[in-house]
Amino acid sequence: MEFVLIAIAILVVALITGISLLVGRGRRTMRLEDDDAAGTTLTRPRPVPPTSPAPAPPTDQPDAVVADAPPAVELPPARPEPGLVFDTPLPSAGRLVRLRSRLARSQSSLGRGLLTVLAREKLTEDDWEEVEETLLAADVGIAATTQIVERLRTQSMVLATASGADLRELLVNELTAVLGPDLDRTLGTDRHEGRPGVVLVVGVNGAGKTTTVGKLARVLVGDGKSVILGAADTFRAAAADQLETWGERVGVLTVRGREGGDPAAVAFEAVRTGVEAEVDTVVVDTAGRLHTKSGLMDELGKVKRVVEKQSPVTEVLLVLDATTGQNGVVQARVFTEAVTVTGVALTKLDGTAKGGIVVRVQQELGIPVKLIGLGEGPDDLAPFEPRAFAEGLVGEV
Ligand SMILES: Nc1nc2c(ncn2[C@@H]2O[C@H](COP(=O)(O)OP(=O)(O)O)[C@@H](O)[C@H]2O)c(=O)[nH]1
Ligand SMILES: [Mg+2]
Repeated sequence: MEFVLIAIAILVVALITGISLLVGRGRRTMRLEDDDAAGTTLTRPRPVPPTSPAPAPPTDQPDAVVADAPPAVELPPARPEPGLVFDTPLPSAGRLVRLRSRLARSQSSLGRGLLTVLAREKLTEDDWEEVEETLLAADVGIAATTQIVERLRTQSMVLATASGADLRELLVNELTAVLGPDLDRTLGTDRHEGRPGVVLVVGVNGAGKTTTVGKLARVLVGDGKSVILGAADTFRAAAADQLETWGERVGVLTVRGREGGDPAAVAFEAVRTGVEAEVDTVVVDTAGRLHTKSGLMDELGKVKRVVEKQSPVTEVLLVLDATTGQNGVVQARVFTEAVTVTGVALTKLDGTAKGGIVVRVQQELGIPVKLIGLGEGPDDLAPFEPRAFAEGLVGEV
């Protein structure tokens, strides 16, 4: 009799566990019990209204997952559930070549400007001065401008007889040379010693951090990686919402905190979740208030320290708005003093005629530009490639 009672009790417990698991799976947001104090929540991707007919349900048994021990973290399904249609972004390779026409503004003032002068039959001192001014106006910086002009002058005999296509080639070569073609621009996004790659994204407000984190998630998903996002800009709830929306579109989980909560706690939780779920990369968005330099330093330093209790930060990406020119470079210095920046993402290059800023940023900060933003569209972020970029600046003949 006692055995029967025990068997019934076990059955009831199993049933309750099963039901609660099923209910949990349907939820879009899960509050982690042990982190109530920090108010950190995990957001599962929400179904996006299908644009095409919903895919057929997976043929293997989806129920098998439920029968397993409850996962500590809910990951988006590897394959869209019915009604859950994710975007499938293109891989990163070749993106810049596709997007280089977005440099149209730089193209018309820098590329065309230079080609017009260089095509003149005999180049006078005034012409060379014009070349110099054109390069400086495009924010190429004095050192690189001097190098380009000197090298072009030594080739002036060649220039005199060069065809339009040859001139273009020559100019592309010289621009590529000052863009640092040999710099290592590999983004530290890969797993390292059994832990996820961790990308910390920093920069002033409005530079394009959150947008870049969202676009980067798409680049990574396009390249076949698993990703988790951390919304550590807790100063504005809108920032977390914005990030969540980016994540949802590509089936990527976002860890977010309560508005005004501790950014380091959210970053910690995001990385902890990433370690547990064994994802490839965790990308953490941060706040960019510059009210006091020491406040910023303390905060970024703390975020990094706390994250590194879980997994080393493999990339600190500084987001810079290309349209801010010298001002942007000065602001960037504050960040490089606060954390060791390993790469720059230069945004809004589609909105400026000063494409040469890439050269200046690299030379003045001594940090390679690794990503560039070329528009507000979800896939308008590309890995930086010096030659393709130089070709974009010069344009087609
Ligand atoms: N045209 C253009 N706009 C961009 C680009 N990157 C970001 N933005 C815009 O810049 C604005 C600020 O971006 P946001 O990511 O919120 O900046 P944050 O404050 O640094 O997080 C938004 O309107 C973005 O759409 C880009 O590459 N090109
Ligand atoms: Mg933001």
